[in-house]
Amino acid sequence: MKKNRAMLIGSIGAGKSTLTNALLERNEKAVKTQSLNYSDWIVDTPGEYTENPFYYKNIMATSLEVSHVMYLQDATRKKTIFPPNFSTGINKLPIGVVTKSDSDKADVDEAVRQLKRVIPSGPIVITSSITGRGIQEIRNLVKCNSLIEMKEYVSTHMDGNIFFS
Ligand SMILES: Nc1nc2c(ncn2[C@@H]2O[C@H](COP(=O)(O)OP(=O)(O)O)[C@@H](O)[C@H]2O)c(=O)[nH]1
Ligand SMILES: [Mg+2]
Repeated sequence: MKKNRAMLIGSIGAGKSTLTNALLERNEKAVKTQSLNYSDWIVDTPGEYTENPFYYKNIMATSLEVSHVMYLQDATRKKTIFPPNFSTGINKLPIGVVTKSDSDKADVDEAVRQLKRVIPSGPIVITSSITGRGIQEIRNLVKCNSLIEMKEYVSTHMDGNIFFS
C-alpha cells in the first residue's frame, strides 16, 4: 500500500518547517527554503506558494503526490491568507493546523475561526512545535484514509487539541 504523505501549506513564517521538524522528531533549526522539501512522509512548501496565487498551480501539482494537505494558520497573526473554502479546491484529505499556540500573542480561538472558513469539513488541530501540543494528533490523522476515519479519530480523542468542523 502507498504510504500516506502530507503536504504543508501556509504563509511565510507560519511555522511549516518548524512543524516538519517536530513531526519527524528532528532537532535541526528550520532554515528558509525556496523550494519543495521532501522528507519521509512530509512535503514542506515555501510560503510563497500560499501567499501568491500565481503559485497555486504548484500547490495543485504537488498535492497529487500526497494523501493529506495541512493548512497552517499562525495563531499570532490576525489575518488568514487562505481564500474562503480553499480546501474544497484541493481533492485531498484536509487537516487544519493552528500553529504557535504557546505564544503570548496567540489568539487560538480566532485562528480556529479562520480555519473553519478555509476548511468547511475536516479536523482542526491546535499545535505548538515548542511544547509538542497536538503533534501526535497530526501523526495519527495522517494515518487515516478517509474523512470519516478522521472524524472518528477526533470523536474518540477529544483532548482539547482537536476539533472537527
Ligand atoms: N512560539 C512559537 N514559535 C514558533 C513555533 N513554530 C515556529 N515558530 C517560529 O516562527 C518562525 C517561523 O518558523 P518557520 O518554521 O521557519 O516558518 P515557515 O516559513 O512556515 O517554514 C521561527 O522564528 C520559528 O521559531 C511555535 O510552535 N511556537
Ligand atoms: Mg519554511
